[in-house]
Amino acid sequence: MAKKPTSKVTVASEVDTSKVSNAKTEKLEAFVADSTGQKITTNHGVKINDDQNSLKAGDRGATLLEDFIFREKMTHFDHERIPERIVHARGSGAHGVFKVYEDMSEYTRAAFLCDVAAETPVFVRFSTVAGSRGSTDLARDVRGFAVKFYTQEGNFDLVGNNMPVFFIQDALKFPDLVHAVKPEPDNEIPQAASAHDTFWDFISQMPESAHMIMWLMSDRAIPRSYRMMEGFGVHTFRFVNAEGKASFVKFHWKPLLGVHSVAWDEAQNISGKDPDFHRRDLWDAIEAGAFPEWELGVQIVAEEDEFKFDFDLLDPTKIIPEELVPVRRIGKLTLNRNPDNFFAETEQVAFHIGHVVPGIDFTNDPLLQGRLFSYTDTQLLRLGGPNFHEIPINRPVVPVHNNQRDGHMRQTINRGKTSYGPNGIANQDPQQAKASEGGFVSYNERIDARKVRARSRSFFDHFSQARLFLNSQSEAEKNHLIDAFSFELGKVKEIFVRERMLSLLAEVDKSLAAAVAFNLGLHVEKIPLNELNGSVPADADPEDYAPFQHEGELAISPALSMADTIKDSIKTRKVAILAADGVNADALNAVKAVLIDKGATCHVIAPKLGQIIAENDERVPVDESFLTAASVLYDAVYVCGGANCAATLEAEANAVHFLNEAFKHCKAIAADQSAMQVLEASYFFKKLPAQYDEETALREGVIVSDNSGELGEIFSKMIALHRFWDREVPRKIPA
Ligand code: HDE
Repeated sequence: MAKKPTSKVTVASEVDTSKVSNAKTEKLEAFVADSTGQKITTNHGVKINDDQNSLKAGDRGATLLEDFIFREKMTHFDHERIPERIVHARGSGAHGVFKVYEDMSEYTRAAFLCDVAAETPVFVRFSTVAGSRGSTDLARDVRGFAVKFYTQEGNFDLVGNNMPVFFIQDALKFPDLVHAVKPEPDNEIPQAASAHDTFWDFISQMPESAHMIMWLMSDRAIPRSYRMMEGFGVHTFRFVNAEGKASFVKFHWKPLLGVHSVAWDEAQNISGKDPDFHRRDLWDAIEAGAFPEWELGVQIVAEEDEFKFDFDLLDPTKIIPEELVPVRRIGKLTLNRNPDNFFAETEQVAFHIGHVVPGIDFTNDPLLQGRLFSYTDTQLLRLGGPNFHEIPINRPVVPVHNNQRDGHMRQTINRGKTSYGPNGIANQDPQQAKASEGGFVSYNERIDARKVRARSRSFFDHFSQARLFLNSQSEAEKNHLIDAFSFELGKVKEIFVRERMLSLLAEVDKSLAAAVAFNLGLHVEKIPLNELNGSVPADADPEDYAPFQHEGELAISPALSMADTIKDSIKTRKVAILAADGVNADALNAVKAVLIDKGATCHVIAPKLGQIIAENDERVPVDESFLTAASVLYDAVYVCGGANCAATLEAEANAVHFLNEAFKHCKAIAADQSAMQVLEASYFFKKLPAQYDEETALREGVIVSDNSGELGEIFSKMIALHRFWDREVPRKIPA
C-alpha cells in the first residue's frame, strides 16, 4: 500500500504559476483560439477591413441590408445568452487534478481510486443556489461543490454541496422548494435571499427540513472562501468491487485550509463592496500559485450494516456522524489552473449525478433517484440539445463510440454506414464491453416490492439530528444561529408564518425557539405538528406521517462545529496595512516580511493612491486607497506607526472606521506602539486590555508593540485563529 502523504498545504513559492496542464487541458488546447497578432475575420474566415462603420447608402445614409459583416456580428451578439441554471446559476470554476493515496480496490473497482500512480484531471464548479448569475457571492445560501473527474473509464461527476444534508426527502418536492426560495413571482423580490415569506411559509410546513435549516442558518452559509469549505456528496452511494461486493459510501471533501466563515454583517457589506468576493478569491489564489486543496474522505458502511443506525442511510436529511463512522481520507484534490474562458468552461460545464464509472453506483435514496432524471433534462434546455456532451469541457478524455447520431450542433463526424446494433455490415462495432473489459454493470440489488407512493417510517425522525447539530455548536455559533433565524424571520411579513416556524423550531430546541421569539417580539405558541405538517398526502392518515424522535447515540458531534477546525496557517489570508506619509517603514517592512513569509497577502492602504513617503524617506507603494478598500475585504489589520503617519490616520475617518469595523467583525488587529493614538480614536479602545502579552493577544485578538519582529509573529498566530468571537459578548457593537 502506498504511503499516505501528510496533509500539507502547497506553498506558493514551491509551484510554477504558469498554466499547469493535464490530460484534459491538453485536449482542450485543440479548441483554444488566441487572437494574438491575428487579423480580425468574419466567422467564415474573411478578413474584415472596417470594423468601425456599417455599410450605408452615403455617409449619412441608411444602413444596407447587404452588410453581411454587420448582420453576422449583430446576430451573434443577439444570441450570446443561454438560460442560466434554474438553480446554482451563480458559480465559479477551476481545473485541477485528483490523486488517490491508497488502493481502494477492496471496496471499489473504480480505476482512478485504485491506482496510486494515476493523476485524474478534474473540473470543479462552486456555486450559490438561489441567486441569478449576476448575484452576490455572499448570499446566505448553500454552496454547490460539483466535481467532474475525467477518468480513464469515463467521466465521474460528484455533484455535492457544502452541507451534508438536504431540505427534502423526495425529489418530487424539489420544484416546490425552489419556487419557494426563488424571488417571489409577483415582483421578483428578493434576489439571492431566503429571508422572505414564501421560503419560510414552505419550510415551516416541512418538518423534514429541520436539520438542513440548522445548517443553512449556521455560518456555513456564509463561507470566508470557497477554498475554506467542506464538501459533501450528501446521498449514500455504493462502492462495488471487482467481485461485485458492494458497500455504502458517503463522500466528503475536507479543505486543508480549514473551514472558515465570515460574520453576517460582514457578508452583507461584502455584497456591496465586492459582490465577486468568492470568485475573485478563488481566481487570485490560483493565479498566485496558492493552489486550493481538499482531501477526499469516505465513510464506508458494510452492506450488512444497512439497518445498524437509528436513522435510515437512504434518507438525505441525515448524516452519518463522523464519531460513528470515521471519515477515511483517501486522496487529494488540487485546483491549479483557472479557466481560459468563463462561458466556454464554467458556464457550459454540465454536471450530472448519473455520470458514474464502474465501481460507483446508486442507492434508492428517493432524492438521488429523482436527480438522476433532472440533470440531463435541464441541460437539454440550457445547452440547447442532446449534443452538450460534445462541448469541449464536457468531453471525457477517453473516446466516445455509440450509435447516437445527429441533433442540433452535432460536432462528431461519424464515419460508416451503420448507426444501429446489432449490425452485420460493420462487424457489430461499436461492441459491448464485458465487465472484465470495463463495461458498466449495475449493482444487482434485489428489489421485491409493491408500487406505492409512500415514504418509509424510518425517514420520520426529523429533529434528533437537527438537535445534534445545534448541541455541537460553540457558544458563538449558537448565537449566530439565533441571529440568523431572527434576521430571516424578521424579514417575513406574515406573522402566522413566523409563528409556525417558531413552533417548528421548538421541536428542535425550546431555548433556541424562545431566543428567536424574543427578538421577533413573539411567544412560542405550540402548534400541533400534524397541523403544521404539509407533507401528508390527501388520503393518508396524518399519524403515519407524524415525526418521531430518537434519543440518538450521540449528545454532540465535535466534527459539526467550525470552532474545531484547523487553525494553524495564515496562507492566503489578506492583511490590510494602514499607513500614511511619515510611516515607520522599518517596522512596516519587518511585520510585512513575517506575514509574507508565512503565506499571507498584504495590501498597503493609505489616504490616496501612489506612494507614501516614509519617515526615513523610503517610498512605499500604495495598493489601495481608503476609497476602494474596506475592512470587510480583509482578514486582519495592522496599523503602522510613525508620528506623522499616526496623526494622519487618527484624523482620517475612513481609517478609524476601518478599524472599528474590523473589531466588530472580530478580526485580528495589530498596531505599532507609536500608532496608539489611532486605536485611541476607535470606539473599542476602552475595551482593550491595559497591556499586551502573547497570551492576552491570542485571547483578545489585539496586539500593540514596538518590537516589530515579535509583533509579526504574534499577529500571525492571531490571524490563524481566524476570529475572536468572544468580542460579541456583550453583543452590541457599533460600526
Ligand atoms: Fe441539484 N440541480 N438538484 N442538488 N445541483 C442542478 O442541474 C436537482 C441537489 C447541485 O455547478 C441543476 O445543471 C434536483 C442536491 C449542484 O453546474 C438541476 C434535486 C445536491 C448543482 C438540479 C437536486 C445538489 C446542481 C440545475 C432534488 C447536493 C450545480 C442546473 C431531487 C448533493 C452544478 C444543472 C453546476 C444543479 C436538480 C438536489 C447539488 C435542475 C431535482 C441534494 C452542486 O438539474
